[in-house]
Amino acid sequence: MIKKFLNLGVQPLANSFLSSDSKKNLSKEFFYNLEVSFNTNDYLVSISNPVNPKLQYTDKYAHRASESKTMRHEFKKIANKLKKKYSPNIVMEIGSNDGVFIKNFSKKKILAVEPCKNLANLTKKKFKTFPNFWNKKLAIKIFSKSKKADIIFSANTISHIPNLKETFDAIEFSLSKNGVLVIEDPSLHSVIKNNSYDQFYDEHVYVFSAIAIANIVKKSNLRLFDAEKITTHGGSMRFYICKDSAKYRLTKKIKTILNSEKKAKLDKFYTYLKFAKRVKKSKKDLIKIFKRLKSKNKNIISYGATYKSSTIFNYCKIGKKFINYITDTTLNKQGKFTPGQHIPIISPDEGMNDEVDFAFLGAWNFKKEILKKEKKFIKRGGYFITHVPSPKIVSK
Ligand code: JHZ
Repeated sequence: MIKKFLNLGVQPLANSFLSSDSKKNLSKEFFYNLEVSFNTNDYLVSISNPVNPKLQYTDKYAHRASESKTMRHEFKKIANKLKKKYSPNIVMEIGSNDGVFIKNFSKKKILAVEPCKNLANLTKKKFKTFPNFWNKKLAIKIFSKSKKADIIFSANTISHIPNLKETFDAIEFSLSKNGVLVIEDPSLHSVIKNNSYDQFYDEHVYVFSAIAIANIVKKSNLRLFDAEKITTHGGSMRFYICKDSAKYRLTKKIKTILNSEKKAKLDKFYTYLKFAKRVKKSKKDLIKIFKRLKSKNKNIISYGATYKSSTIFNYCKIGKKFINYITDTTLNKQGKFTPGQHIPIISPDEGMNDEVDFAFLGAWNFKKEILKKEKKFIKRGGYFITHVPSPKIVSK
């Protein structure tokens, strides 16, 4: 049975940055109701009404995975680890973005799948890129006549695809006999622990637990045999999945992870009802902080025009009244306006000036990297605000 537990209100597409805040432009904004549900059969947490992917993954896709030093480093590290462990001949990535992961492999071995045309155009000059959505039809097109993939990698993409059955069926078809599917996505356990409800937005159709992944992949004759907790995106999980008949045994690590999720009651509906209560409190407390600072005429900005912060600002109705602007290093976000609240986005060089008193950590998942970078701001008395795990002002 599918049971709703969280209502994050009317939301725009988190990726739909606006090129102007003119009335005409704003009237075209797309909104939907963001509700989150729990499936009591397979324990999968998902948003209740997924948006049509064709509206989301367009030729204007803004996110560049290589924008952060942390991510560049992490993708290189995992690429090297997979090379060493599996010596793959063919490596495919689903959702290759700007190529930050797959470029670490030899050009001859690479197959990239990326439906956002602007991103696919970026990488197709460097290696074989299919500008398509991942599905059975594409899998057949790529693999019916050529060697199957020894590694299929997908970071922050499988959780974005509404039709999981077709996705995993297509992967099962595409893997070599002992091929390994490695997927990374934000971890449900971390979301529950951190109260990071901002991991729910239109693109995150699912936030996975290991328990749910084990159940879902079984339906496509696949097997979850290993996993590891990783720190990226505020707490993610890397899952290792193979064909039913492949040689890999269940590792100790995956057993421990499954047990810890059961201990945290991720398979019980009441866990999510309690989480929803904490989310409501988090909203109230965050608004309180913004109101208090504004009543003292403080200058507040936000740091990182993340998709996650779109959920926060639209759910808490934190807009231009509270936040002067958002800084972001991504060139194609600068000069634009955030979806829903229409907060202007500018470059950090321009935005991190002496007038700023407080900066909300929209990119809280890069807190360490940002605090290191913004020593000057902190030294002159600037403070960061975060909502994770609960709303507060931080300086280190
Ligand atoms: P970041 C995206 O979500 C979208 P977002 C996507 N749906 C997904 O699943 C996750 O990633 C994984 C900027 N920044 O990575 C760069 C600075 O300005 O947390 C980015 O725009 N200065 C695919 O958007 C943003 O912040 C900095 O110093 O929630 C970070 O976005 C740093 C470190 C980042 O993902």
